[in-house]
Amino acid sequence: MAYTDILYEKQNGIAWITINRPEVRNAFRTTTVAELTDAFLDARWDPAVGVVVLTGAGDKAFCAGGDQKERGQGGYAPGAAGETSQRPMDVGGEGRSGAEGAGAASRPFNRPMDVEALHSSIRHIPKPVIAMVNGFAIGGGHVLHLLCDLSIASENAVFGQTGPRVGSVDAGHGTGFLARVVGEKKAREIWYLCRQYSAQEALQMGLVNRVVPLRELRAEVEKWCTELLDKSPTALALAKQSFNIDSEQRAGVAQFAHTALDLYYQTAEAMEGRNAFVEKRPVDFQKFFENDTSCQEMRRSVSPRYPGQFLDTATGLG
Ligand code: S0N
Repeated sequence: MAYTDILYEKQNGIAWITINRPEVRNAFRTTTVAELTDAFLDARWDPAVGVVVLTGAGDKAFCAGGDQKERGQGGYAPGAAGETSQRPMDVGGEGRSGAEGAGAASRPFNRPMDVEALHSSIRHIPKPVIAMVNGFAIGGGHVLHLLCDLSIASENAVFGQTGPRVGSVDAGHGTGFLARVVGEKKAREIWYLCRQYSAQEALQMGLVNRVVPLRELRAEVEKWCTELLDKSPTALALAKQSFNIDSEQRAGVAQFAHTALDLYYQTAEAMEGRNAFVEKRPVDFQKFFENDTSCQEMRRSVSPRYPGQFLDTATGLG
């Protein structure tokens, strides 16, 4: 597979996977996610690879999450944000549907973005994965580093979730696994308030393993890789699988969360978050508290039914 959005090289037992879209802070589009998943699968089955490093090109960003310019009403997919010929952030020719004949619809880039497959490929490769966080790790990009086995960050790295600000939420691993790593209170703060955290703050909350100056980042990561490559690969694989088992029930939650997210992406409220970012204007969610009945309905069905509600109905009291 020839890659357009990532760089992939294998050297001395290490597979280096680099998101190569620095002009958009290494945000991922559908193509990027398909290529990343493909590279992780290659690294998985290559017996010469003992450790994988995931990073972003340049010195500003690890990954800024889903490419908001590819996101349309219904989520991320080639063509979702409008006519392919009219969009600046277009997927390559291979992804265009229509005149390509039989089979075109089944090509990876004609499918919607499958972030879940990428998450799974990171979690289930039986080799350690290190996130080399060289700048912003934001939104879906933050979830990617979170799911790596280890994270080594440069001093300029910045961490955070943005979902409730841009009309999105990863309610699978993104919320639940973060709570395992930093604790419930901190995870809720990170998700609800959408603040940004420095590398030192990330270190203090156990979100990263080590922080070094940017110029030392690659050498530090190589050092960790060398140490890992000295260890028994089978023992590492078993340890990784064992760690994963404890949080594997989140995989089912993640599938359900993505179904819910697909529905949420279809609402005007979710699009307001995306549009505000793309149009570089302040977001206005206030109007959705009262005026948008479809979102109100969705919020109502998200809430659990309280016993009191049933009591009131049954008894006529209250
Ligand atoms: C990263 C930030 C903080 C960097 O700020 P800075 O340094 O001031 O740079 P900017 O001027 O803002 O950006 C430079 C150029 O890069 C473009 N750009 C940046 N991020 C994106 C992006 N995510 N999508 C598209 N373009 C992006 C800017 O537009 C700018 O371009 P020009 O120069 O042309 O104007 C800052 O950039 C920032 O806050 N970025 C947005 C972060 C964000 O909200 N990310 C999306 C969050 N949501 C997701 O990730 C959900 C997607 C997802 O992961 C998912 C999808 C399906 C199912 C599940 C999931 C899941 O959540 O896991």
